[in-house]
Amino acid sequence: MRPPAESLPHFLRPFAGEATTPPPIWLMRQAGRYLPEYRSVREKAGSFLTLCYTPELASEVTLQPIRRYGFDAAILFADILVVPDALGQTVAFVEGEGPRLEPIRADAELARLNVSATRSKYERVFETVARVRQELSRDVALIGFCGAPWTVATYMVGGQGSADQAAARAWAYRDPRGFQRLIDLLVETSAYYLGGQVKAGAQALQIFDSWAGSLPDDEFQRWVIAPTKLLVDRVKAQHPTIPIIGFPRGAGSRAADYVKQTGVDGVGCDTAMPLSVMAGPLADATVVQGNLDPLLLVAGGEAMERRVAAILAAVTGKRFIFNLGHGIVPQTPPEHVARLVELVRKT
Ligand code: 1CP
Repeated sequence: MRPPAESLPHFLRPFAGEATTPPPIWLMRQAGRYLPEYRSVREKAGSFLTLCYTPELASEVTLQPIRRYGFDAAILFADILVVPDALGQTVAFVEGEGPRLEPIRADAELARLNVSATRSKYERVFETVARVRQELSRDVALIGFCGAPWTVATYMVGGQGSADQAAARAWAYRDPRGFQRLIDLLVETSAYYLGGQVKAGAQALQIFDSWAGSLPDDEFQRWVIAPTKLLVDRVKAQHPTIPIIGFPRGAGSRAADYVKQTGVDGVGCDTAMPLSVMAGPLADATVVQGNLDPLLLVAGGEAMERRVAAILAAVTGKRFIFNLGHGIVPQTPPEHVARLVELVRKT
């Protein structure tokens, strides 16, 4: 049983069935390069992964956007690629270019990965969660996260970000059984990783499936819905009341199926999801989160104000969490974020 809504932080109320006005707000990538205070800690850390694995520094950057804007939730500072790194794959973040991994292209290469080797690195992330929870006021919730098996696999196989995820899609077609072994391994280690975050103090979880949209229907079922359902089931077996938000970016009209079949408690809607769908059938089925275009947050002004008003009008009376349709981009002026929070709270 979940506690009654009144005793919950604002962020968790939609999951207890409440349509709050104003809605809770947090933003994907709310910690990051658009904030000068982040850039300064990032520089001190040296490498990006050192930042992720140093609890004093990772907890500090988790809290920075909460101090500055008073969001309703903090999201653990880490990255979806902590999982392949902890498994023993070589992962580096190249300044200005993004992540680079030594690609895994075939079944035989899975022997390079070791699930039991992940513990010591995961422990450092769990320590960050515990520290943040200790420092955060009771009315701000803490969100833990991981990448969905499909999206993490696209980086592990491709070796870097790509527009079409061709390397992973090709492997999945060529050798579905071998690719399934990689996905199974990711389900197993991600369930442990999320469970550890909950034990350390995370009060909700988000599963980022940033590249869910690159698959045709049957493959979407096999590599997005099925492993996500398994992951949700595994986490819920240990922590039955933890709210889990799925973010199947690009799922489009398949988002409703995704919600129904995976057992998530909420769905993150990307920028392209029509308001009529987000506030219509999706909101009738689950908690919805979204979906302001991150580029409108860069533009600010009249255009942003109009769209924020349209989103808020559409979701009136629904269980809703305000967010962007994808992460904050580095060129975002910090004062536009302050204005957005003010606009959402004015409703
Ligand atoms: O130099 C830097 O400081 C690196 C920039 C950066 C940051 C701030 C990266 C590299 N990751 C992060 C943090 C991060 N990543 C968080 C922290 C919490 C917060 O939101 O504030 C989270 C939740 C992520 C999740 C993440 N990482 C996703 C899923 C969401 C999404 O954006 O689609 C993905 C795909 C990644 C991989 C990744 N990490 C970093 C980059 C630049 C990328 C994308 C690479 C690519 O596809 O080219």
